[in-house]
Amino acid sequence: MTATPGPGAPAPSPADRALAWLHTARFLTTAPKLEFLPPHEFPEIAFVGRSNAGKSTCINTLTQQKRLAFASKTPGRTQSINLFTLGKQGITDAVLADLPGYGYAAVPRADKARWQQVMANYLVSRPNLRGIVLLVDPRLGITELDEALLDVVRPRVEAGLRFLVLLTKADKLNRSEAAKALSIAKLQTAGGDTMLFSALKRQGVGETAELLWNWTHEEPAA
Ligand SMILES: Nc1nc2c(ncn2[C@@H]2O[C@H](COP(=O)(O)OP(=O)(O)OP(=O)(O)O)[C@@H](O)[C@H]2O)c(=O)[nH]1
Ligand SMILES: [Mg+2]
Repeated sequence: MTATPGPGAPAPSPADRALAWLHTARFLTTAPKLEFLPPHEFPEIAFVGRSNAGKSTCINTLTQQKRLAFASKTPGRTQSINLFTLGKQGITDAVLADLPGYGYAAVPRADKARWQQVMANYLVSRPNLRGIVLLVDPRLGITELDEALLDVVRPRVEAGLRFLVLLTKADKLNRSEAAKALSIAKLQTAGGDTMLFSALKRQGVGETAELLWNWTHEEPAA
């Protein structure tokens, strides 16, 4: 940690404040099933998306911790729901949830169906769920499985749940491909918050951090 800035020091930008907050992330628990997830009183933000979309890497980038969430070249790496607490001075004020990806072809059909169900149950019934970050590889675009997820969460989004689509691995696209991917995704998500994100180039990191801070620190909508 850096020293407390003196009276003459400029105030940190909102993005810096949010990143410092995210850096406090600590592993809380891992749960293979929904019923093992501990209840808590803090706003929770879930990272969801296809297997290999970059969820765990995104969490590691946002928290500026290399191995907090388990990222890997092997799709299907995250197989349980992993929770991380956030909060300055050890006082928890939010929780991040890294969810297993869906759509990995090599997973047996029965396991796939089971996870789809766990995901859907989590998204529909998790108390304190404040926001969802949907990670999409723009080279695949928003797939049928992502659409199914959008359908599941739509009623909660209409009721005030926050929602952000991150188009990951943006470093793999050139400028015009990126612009095109962004406008298509915006159309498909009906104008919801959609951003390009690259862990490699640190694109969209500060903006995403700020959004997550705002989601968890603003007054809940009446
Ligand atoms: N070039 C590039 N590669 C990335 C980026 N983000 C993630 N990756 C790579 O994509 C692969 C999958 O990343 P993960 O973060 O493990 O993906 P995940 O969505 O957590 O995957 P599951 O846990 O299997 O659902 C890894 O090889 C990462 O290094 C990025 O911004 N740019
Ligand atoms: Mg993962």
